[in-house]
Amino acid sequence: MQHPFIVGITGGSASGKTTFLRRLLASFPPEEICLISQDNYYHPRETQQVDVNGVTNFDLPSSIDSASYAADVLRISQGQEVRRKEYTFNNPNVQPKDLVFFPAPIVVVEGIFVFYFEEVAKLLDLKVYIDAREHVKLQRRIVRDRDERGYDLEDVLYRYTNHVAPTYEKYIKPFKHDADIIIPNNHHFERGLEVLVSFLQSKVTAGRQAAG
Ligand code: UZR
Ligand code: MG
Repeated sequence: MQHPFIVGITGGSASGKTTFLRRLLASFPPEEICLISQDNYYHPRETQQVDVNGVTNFDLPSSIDSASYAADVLRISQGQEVRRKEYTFNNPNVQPKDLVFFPAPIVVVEGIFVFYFEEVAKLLDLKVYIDAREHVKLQRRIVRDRDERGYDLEDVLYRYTNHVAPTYEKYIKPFKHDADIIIPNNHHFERGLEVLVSFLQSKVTAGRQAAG
C-alpha cells in the first residue's frame, strides 16, 4: 500500500470540526479515506479530574489517553487496522460500538489537542485549523450538548466558562500558528472544503502513480 497522507484537523470545541469532517469524508470513496478521532480516546469518566466545585473537567490534555491515540495513528499510517471501543460521552442510552478503522491513502486525525500532543502532531503531513468566533462556538455547543450529549443549559455554560474557554486559550489557540491552512467557519466552510478536497485528491493520485 502507498504511504498514507495524514491530515490533522483541529479547532476549538464546537468550531464545526465534526460537521466539516463528515463532509470531507463524504467527498471520497470510503476506501480512500479514514478518520481517527480523539473523541474515542477519553480516559474513563471515573478517572477524570474534578475542579474546585466538584465538576468533572473533560477539557484537559490529561483527559485523553494521548499515548494510545498516538500509537493508533502510527499504526494506521503503517497500514494496520485499529480497533477501539466507541466513547459515548454522557449518554447512557447509547451502547458503545466496537469500532474498526481500516487504513486508507488519506488518514484524517481529528480533535482539540492534535496539534498540542507532540507525539500526534509530529505524524501529521498537513495541519488544518477550523476557526469560528467565540459566540458562534458557544451557540453550537449549547445546541449540541443538549441534543447529542444530554447536558442541561446551566451545565453547558458552566463548563464553557470554566473548562472549555480556558483550554481553548491555553492548548488550542496558540497552536493556530502551526497550521498550514486555517478555514473560517462562522457561516460556512464550502470554499475551504473544496480547496482541501482537491489537494487531497491530488495526493491520492500522486501516491497511486508512485506505487505504479
Ligand atoms: P469537540 N466532552 C463532553 O462533553 N463529555 C465527555 O464525556 C467528554 C468530553 C467534551 C469536552 C470537550 N468537554 O470540550 C469536547 N467537556 O467534548 C470536545 N465538557 O469535543 O471537539 O467535538 O467539541
Ligand atoms: Mg467533534
